[in-house]
Amino acid sequence: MFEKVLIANRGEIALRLHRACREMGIQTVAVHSTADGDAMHVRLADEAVCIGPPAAKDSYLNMPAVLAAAEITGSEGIHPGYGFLSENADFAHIVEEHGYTFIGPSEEHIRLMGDKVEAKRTVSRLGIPVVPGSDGAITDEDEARRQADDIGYPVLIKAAAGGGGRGMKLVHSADAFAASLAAARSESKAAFNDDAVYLEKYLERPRHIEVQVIGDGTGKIVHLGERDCSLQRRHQKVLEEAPSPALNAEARERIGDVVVKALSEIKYTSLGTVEFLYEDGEFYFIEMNTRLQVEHPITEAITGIDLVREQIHIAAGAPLSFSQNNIRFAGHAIECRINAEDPRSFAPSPGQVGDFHAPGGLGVRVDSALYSGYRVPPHYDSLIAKLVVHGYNRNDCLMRLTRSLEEFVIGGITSNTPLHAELIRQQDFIDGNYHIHWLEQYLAQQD
Ligand code: MV4
Repeated sequence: MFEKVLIANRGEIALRLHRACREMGIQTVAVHSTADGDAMHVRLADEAVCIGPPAAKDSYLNMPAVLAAAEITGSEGIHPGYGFLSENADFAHIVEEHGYTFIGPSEEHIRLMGDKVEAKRTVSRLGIPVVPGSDGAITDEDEARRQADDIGYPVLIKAAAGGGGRGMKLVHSADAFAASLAAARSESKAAFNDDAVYLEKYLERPRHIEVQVIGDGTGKIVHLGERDCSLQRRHQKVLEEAPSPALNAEARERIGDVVVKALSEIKYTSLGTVEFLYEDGEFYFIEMNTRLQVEHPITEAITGIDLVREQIHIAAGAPLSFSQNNIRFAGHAIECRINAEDPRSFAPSPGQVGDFHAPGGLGVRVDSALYSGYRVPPHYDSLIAKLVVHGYNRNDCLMRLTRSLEEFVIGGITSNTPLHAELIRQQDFIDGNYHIHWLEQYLAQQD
């Protein structure tokens, strides 16, 4: 096992990683920008190294600075958390080349899944259902128009280097195809320096359902059920739940088995999430995330498995310590992403925290690096806390979530807790009757 791990992240996830290391007897090294000197993860870590100025590109994304911090502290492993360098295959390569262990998937798997065309081709070959669309990237415009006609409008043009919703163009008819293709190509070139695009049938009102997996690199893979992440605005998830209210046991087992079989063939290592759109009882692969995700605690709640601990064990060379038939799914969990932002305009609201009181009690977990007096810096993501509530069933979970939101006090700054309290009162939400556009439609109606 590692003696010392460097945590290449900040905020609540840096704290989450520190906690797992601590419980495993691993020393921690925090790295931080000059804006984060008084951050909770810096205070708690055994050692801390300042790696640069506030802008992420000069600190948390600065690979030489992170490696230098690993060098001077004698760290053995580097955990990238989510965001920042977590899905950068070149970073994973450089970390390993310098003799450290990247706590995550192999460089090759990160690279493969980062190329959306190659990822789709690969998983399709391995038996995972994909959205009907062009056979790989588009080469010729006339050929592409014929493919769009075959797929049937509306079609969605996606960037091969994109993901997370960046570089997509919706086309409603053949008339608009040429202009949309040109626009998609030039936007993709500008954003990713790559103009490769591909086509898919546009699904109108799907849910976003993702399957959590963990593998140890020997071909042993276990799935940990799904999360429903359909409640989102502008590709930012707002609230996630596990299990999905849209799936029955048969659908869950079917997609889990398909994913496990596919990833076993490529001997996937570490944590991963396979993302699907789900419409009319069918799953359609869209992307795979090769990282620990923000919403991993809801899976931890319903399985009782510490995902970060298992991920670190595997990175240290241990085989998976459990099998699929050891996994017992229990109850229902919901995560609310608490952001320092206006609950209506969504404008960020950094500043100094006044009173701070986090809810607690049975089935309530708050992952947050906030404390009273802490200044939320303006330079980073606005996520300041994750409220994760677990109950025997979805209704108990909602009751517990309602009371937990009532207890939460975050003074001094504006947060979106009132929006969460409002959303979970809506009949569609109570009924589990929502899709990826539901929240944006709801907010538009309120104006
Ligand atoms: C789609 C789609 C509809 N049809 N693909 C957006 C992010 C990227 N990961 C894939 N995305 C979508 N792909 C087809 N063929 C709708 C979306 C989409 C979406 C997907 C998941 C979660 C939120 C979303 C919000 C808008 C659009």
